[in-house]
Amino acid sequence: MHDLVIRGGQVATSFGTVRCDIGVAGGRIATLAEHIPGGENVIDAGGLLVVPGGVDSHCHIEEPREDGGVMEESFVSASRAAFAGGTTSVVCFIPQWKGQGVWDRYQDYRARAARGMLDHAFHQIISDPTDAVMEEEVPRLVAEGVRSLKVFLTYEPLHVTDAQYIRVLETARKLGALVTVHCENFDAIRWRTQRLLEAGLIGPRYHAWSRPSVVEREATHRAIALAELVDQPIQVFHVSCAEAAEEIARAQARGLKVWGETCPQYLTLTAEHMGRPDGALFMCSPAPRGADEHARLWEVIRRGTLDVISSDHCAFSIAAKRGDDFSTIPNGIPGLAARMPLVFSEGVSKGRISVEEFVALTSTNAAKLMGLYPKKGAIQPGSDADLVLWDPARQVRITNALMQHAVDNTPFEGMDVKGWPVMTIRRGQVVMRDGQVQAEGGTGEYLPRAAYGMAQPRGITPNGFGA
Ligand code: DUC
Ligand code: ZN
Ligand code: ZN
Repeated sequence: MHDLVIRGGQVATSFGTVRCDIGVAGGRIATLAEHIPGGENVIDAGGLLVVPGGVDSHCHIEEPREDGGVMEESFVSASRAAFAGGTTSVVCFIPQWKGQGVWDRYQDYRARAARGMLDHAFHQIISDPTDAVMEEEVPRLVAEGVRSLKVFLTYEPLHVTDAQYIRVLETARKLGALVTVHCENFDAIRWRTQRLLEAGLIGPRYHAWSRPSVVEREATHRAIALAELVDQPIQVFHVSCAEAAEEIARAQARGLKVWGETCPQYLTLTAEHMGRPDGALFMCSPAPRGADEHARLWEVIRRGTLDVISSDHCAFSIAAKRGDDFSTIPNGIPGLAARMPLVFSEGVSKGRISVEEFVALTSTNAAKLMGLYPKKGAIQPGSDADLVLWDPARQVRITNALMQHAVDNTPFEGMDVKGWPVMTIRRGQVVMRDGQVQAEGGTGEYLPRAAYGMAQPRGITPNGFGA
């Protein structure tokens, strides 16, 4: 009856941990029981945790660029990195460039993603919300299962004005899609960057100076206020500091549908790293803050204000990061493979969170917020058999080679972690065993998303107008 039985593990979900066997049939979990006899294939998970495959809901993979190039990380290399680190599903980004539409980009991106091994869903970036895009193309995309729109409140050439952001919120509300937001103030960063460059402060360390926490807090406040005005659920991406998280906490306390995500880089890296000779390799946006921010972020994670930890994987090689001027060095770091080990080690091994919270933060909550649950992010009958056998005692020093991504660097090089994925199973198939990735290109499945409750508006607007 079962193609695969995983025997004797401590099975951890977001709501509890129990020693039981898992029976898999046709790529899905069929049975959970104290003892499951037989099975065509049997894997001994004695002494190990069994957790749901990671869901990384913020990954930049093989995005075509406006200049005709494409990101260095392909869906095939990203799949290897993801499996090496215990992640089995990703949500990644279809780009839109100003003056262009989105439908053709979607078709191109579907074809790219289909070449990889990871199960994948998409966010649609909106940088130019014209009538044609918002009234004709975006509804077609939502019908195809693209249930989240992403806006950048900063970043040339992608950033949108407040008026454009409101337009995106309004369309998403009508269509039942989530909006995800990069919250930093474009004009404030541009002004400070100009002044820093005029003062001759140009190296990577000044990236952090160009965008201090206040520009993130301001944009977070504004993103939430405008979402409240329109009555549209949003997720604030990559929260780097407690002062921005406090804006989210205040909104949540008032009952707004606002969620917050952070990333391992904001829990492990600091602005000091950008002062090193290889400082460009630590440049991402928002910028990593002071070391004291880590404890504050763990506190808002523990309180539930931030409930998803994704990677914001955005890989550049050392050559691509070369340059003296922080304003021209590309932002982004690779983190797909390191994400779950870092969260486990910094969180569970150091006693900051429970195993159940680890599962929620790295898999279940993202699956719920993205409309993928319980197909993904769960260990229960009917769910896809995406499972990770996790050795909580394994001590590993992170190296670039272990990350298995396409680029020649990781900002986490040399960090020691306790807790490591020893086997990754995607839809019942072993795709990583002891670091060896074994999966055929073209086996990743597209995950279309249907309408779901978390993305629905509350039906409450100021004065009741338009509710
Ligand atoms: N920040 C982003 O917002 N996107 C990609 C890379 C980065 O650092
Ligand atoms: Zn961003
Ligand atoms: Zn990003």
